[in-house]
Amino acid sequence: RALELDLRRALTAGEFQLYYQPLYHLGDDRVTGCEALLRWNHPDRGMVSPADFIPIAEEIGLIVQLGEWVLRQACAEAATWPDHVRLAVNLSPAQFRDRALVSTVVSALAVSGLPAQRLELEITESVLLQDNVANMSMLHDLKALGVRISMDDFGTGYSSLSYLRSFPFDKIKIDQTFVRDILEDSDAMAIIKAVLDLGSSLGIVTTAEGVETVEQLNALRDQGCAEIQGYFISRPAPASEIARLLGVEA
Ligand code: G
Ligand code: G
Ligand code: MN
Ligand code: NA
Repeated sequence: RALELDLRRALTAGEFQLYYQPLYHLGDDRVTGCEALLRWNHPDRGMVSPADFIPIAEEIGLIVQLGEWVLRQACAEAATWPDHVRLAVNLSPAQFRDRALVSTVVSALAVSGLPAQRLELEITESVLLQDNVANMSMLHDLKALGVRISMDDFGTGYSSLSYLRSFPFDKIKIDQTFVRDILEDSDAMAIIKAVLDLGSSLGIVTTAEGVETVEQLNALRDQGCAEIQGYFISRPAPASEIARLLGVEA
């Protein structure tokens, strides 16, 4: 496949770039984090979505190298942000097959100077689905560094609830499919309420993803949701634009 060959040289060719999407704290009324979202600026095809190339990177064994680049680049860029702004980075299940994942994180933090407490690693339940002791032990090792662990796309998997028992997550990110229908569908609203309750009972921060309108924001605020993310606050944007939004001097 053409994309596969291109992908192999894209890293050395410098075709990858990180965009960042703000996480907005409703109580504090300010941005308290940004999620790194990988972009591939392909010379002929233009911007290729990670949804299209990450599965290929996993297949051809490039995900570990690519994931390491993401971690190092994101930590370096986030180290220039104000202290109260955290960095969130997505980890693919395939990255957990790399025994060096924990030392890669340690090194990315050390080189960038970003404190561990400012890093949040987002995983989906497929990391736990592989249900192996090694993954679980790596998650505990990462948490022991002081890094936070978030469960991404919460509610879309088969047994999100049982995973909350298997690991002490710091954050639940409610999948955008629930938020999308919150005003039209009373069931979606009921589920969101239940997840917010669940989070507060377990002492886990709950973030609502995919907030696109002020009406959705207000509904979530009324339900006591602490943090939101979505196009209404900001679309994912290049590092320079995010730095400006955070008031970082150029
Ligand atoms: O904007 P969006 O198209 O960024 O992202 C599409 C999907 O790709 C999402 O599921 C997102 O979590 C994932 N993704 C984005 N950036 C990264 C990354 O750096 N690493 C991994 N593993 N997944 C990512
Ligand atoms: O899987 P993960 O939650 O990491 O992926 C986030 C994905 O959601 C990215 O593709 C990102 O671009 C997209 N996204 C972020 N905010 C919104 C939003 O408000 N609406 C929609 N439709 N997508 C969003
Ligand atoms: Mn995510
Ligand atoms: Na998500």
